Amino acid sequence: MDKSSIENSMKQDISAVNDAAGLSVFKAKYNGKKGIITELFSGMKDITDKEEKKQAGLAINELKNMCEALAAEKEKQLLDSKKAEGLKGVDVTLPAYGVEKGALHPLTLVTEEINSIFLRMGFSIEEGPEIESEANNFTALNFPADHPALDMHDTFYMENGYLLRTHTSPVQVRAMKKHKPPLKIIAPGRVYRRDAVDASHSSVFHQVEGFMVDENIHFTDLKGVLDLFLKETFGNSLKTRFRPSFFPFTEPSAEVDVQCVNCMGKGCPACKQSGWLEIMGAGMIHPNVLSNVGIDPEKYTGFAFGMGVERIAMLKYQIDDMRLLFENDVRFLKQFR
Ligand code: 2NL
Repeated sequence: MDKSSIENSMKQDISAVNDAAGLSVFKAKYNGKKGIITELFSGMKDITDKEEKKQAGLAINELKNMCEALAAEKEKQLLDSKKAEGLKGVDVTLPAYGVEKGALHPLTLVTEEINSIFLRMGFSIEEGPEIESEANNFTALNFPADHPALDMHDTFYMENGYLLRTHTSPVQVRAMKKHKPPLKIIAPGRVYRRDAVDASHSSVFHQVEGFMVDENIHFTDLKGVLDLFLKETFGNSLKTRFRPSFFPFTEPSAEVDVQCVNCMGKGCPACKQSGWLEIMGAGMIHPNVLSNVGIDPEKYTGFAFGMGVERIAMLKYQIDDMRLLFENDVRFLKQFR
């Protein structure tokens, strides 16, 4: 067989190939172990004339190159037509499907709003670990050794003696140990208590606590800061009220109320007819707490406060069951977009 008839036969064969199997047959027929071109190469050993051998080698190489080129071109054609097949009936110029947009969780929205009010008053934000020592969570905060909060029934203890923080106060304890006054810090974050879950209790919830320590900080500073905070959060026309209370870490201590956002103070089921909603706890930091963190209580004074984010979110968005905030049902969450 001469060169041009092999070329013609290759061209004819390749034009008949229309799938991957046919292509394999083609490659084997010409370039395989017992292929026509391979056989021609092995036949070269019988050629004795040097010049003739050289010419034969060149010619067979050309056939081999042509065979490979034809196979490669066909392979590309097959791939292209496969892609085209897959897109049959698809309008590739149509815009892509939209991705459904998520939204911030109501607890995130409320936390960020609280943060931004205090940031505008010059406070900075601190965060800390959720696994804490008994020292940072209780002892430094002037809890007596027999306080019920220290009980295994009220706090999640780990086997190594550490615990899940029951408030974000340990973040503030860490900040006071680390930095010298003046200090104005808020500590937002997740906290844990061993409560049975119901419409108004969850064993995991969120707090924003804050404090200010400097020379000459008085109860009036506490009242001014919290009154401004509550007016920013609930509305300027609502009054703020401070009632005496008790916490081991503040003295004096207060519960801080705002007029009911639902009835504007007139009295309704939301405020149990009292006209007031209890929003936060606060007080002047106990001198023992300042001593415990290495701040001289003769030179410095300060106030501190704490509030529950779930309670504020529930009031703000009229949510009647705390469990809705943790179920993460998209039908609930979609309402806060
Ligand atoms: C409440 C009461 C409060 C504090 C938290 C605090 C933190 C330090 C020192 C002193 Cl490091 N006090 N925090 C003070 C008073 C009240 O929270 O009812 N929270 C929901």
